[in-house]
Amino acid sequence: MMMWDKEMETISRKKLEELQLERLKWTMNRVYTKVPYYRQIMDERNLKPEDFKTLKDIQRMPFTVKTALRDYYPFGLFAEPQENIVRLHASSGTTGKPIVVGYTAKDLDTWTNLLARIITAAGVTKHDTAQVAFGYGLFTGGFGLHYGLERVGATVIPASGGNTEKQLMLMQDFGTTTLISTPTYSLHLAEVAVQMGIDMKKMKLRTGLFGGEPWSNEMRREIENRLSIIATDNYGLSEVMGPGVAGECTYATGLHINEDHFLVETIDPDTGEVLEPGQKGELVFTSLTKETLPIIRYRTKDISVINQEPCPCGRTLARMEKVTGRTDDMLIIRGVNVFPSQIESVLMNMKGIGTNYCINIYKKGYLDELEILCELADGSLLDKYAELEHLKAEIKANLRSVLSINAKIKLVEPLSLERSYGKAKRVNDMRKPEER
Ligand code: DLL
Repeated sequence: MMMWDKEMETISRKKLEELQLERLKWTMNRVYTKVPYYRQIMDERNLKPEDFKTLKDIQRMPFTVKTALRDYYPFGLFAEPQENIVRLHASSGTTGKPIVVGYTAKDLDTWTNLLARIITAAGVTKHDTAQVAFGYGLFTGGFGLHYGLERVGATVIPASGGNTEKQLMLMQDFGTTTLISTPTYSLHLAEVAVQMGIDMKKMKLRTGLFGGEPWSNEMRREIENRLSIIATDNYGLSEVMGPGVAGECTYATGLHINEDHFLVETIDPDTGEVLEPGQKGELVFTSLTKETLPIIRYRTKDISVINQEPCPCGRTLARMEKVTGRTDDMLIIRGVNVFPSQIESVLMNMKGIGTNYCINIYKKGYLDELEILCELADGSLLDKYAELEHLKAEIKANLRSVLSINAKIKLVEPLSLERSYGKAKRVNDMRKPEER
């Protein structure tokens, strides 16, 4: 079994914990001296960096949640001045403003190495030609995988997202062996290939690294069959680093967490109680080496189970089960994080639209479709075709600029949508649970 960093990937738990503790102390010292947000929290609790003497002491810190990043938008939680930061990325937050993350040159080097690890674990080498069909525009997926692949020596095709027919042409002409995309997009590629009369099984494609959204093992089998490849799952989030937090080896029995750089906990999402490995709960991460954006006990809202048993591949780093769901209302539509509140605020800022709306998400083939039904404020508009079309186009454009995805808009008569008597249920996710 090929490994990128065998010493670290097969480290004993005892040695790993020693290293984690040393790095935790370094991190606590940095956040205390460099990030006012954390310093205030520590002062309020009478905590000094030297109070973190064991890994368990991290439990003396409260959790960090997404709103903290939003409140300190854009750079308030950074521990480095602008001149040391060489890259910014962003992901969508709960309002129009995204969550911004930054990297020093050292952060980028660590990130690249961690991806090289996961890419190697997935069986990809310098003999591969890898097509990156993740977005490069502010999303961490494109650049993250891109540099990791270069580091292992693969030939990288930075195709970026979309442009499906061209993707297929490049795959055939350049002899792509590795596909990097969301799981959903790989199936869309397969579907378009059929329409174009292309047999993907005849391509050189042999492996795929997928991630950015939840997907089931059933979907994995479907992808493996249709594309005739081995598909691995890759997990990460911008706030913690982006992709490269955890990824599967070819045994595909859980995603190896890069524990030498991230301390993982699972908690009961309702009580915040820390759970034991093997118990299902919300993942919480603390960064151990990040310079720009150290993050302490970040609540991911992602539900999983940690397994510390060594893997048949020889790696000792703990594995997390495939993420099975989230504790909040965030939707993932075509790999893009979407909060219903974002849609709501766009609609609520539009003239001519009432306060009732309904969000439908369904599958069209393998792709997610977002459809929004909006009640008109004034029924007399129903007779004016040109005005209706204009309003629709305007809503669509505003949503696109906030969410970066296209929605189908349907304008309906005032008072025609179902009213609820308790909490409004405005989101109708018709995808099967394992497709969400
Ligand atoms: O999606 C980073 C990434 C890019 C990971 C490419 C893997 C590959 P964000 O846009 O910040 O970052 O979204 C993070 O997406 O909290 C999960 O809810 C979800 N997610 C990401 N990967 C997986 C996965 C990137 N493999 C949020 N399985 C996370 C399930 C995933 N959910």
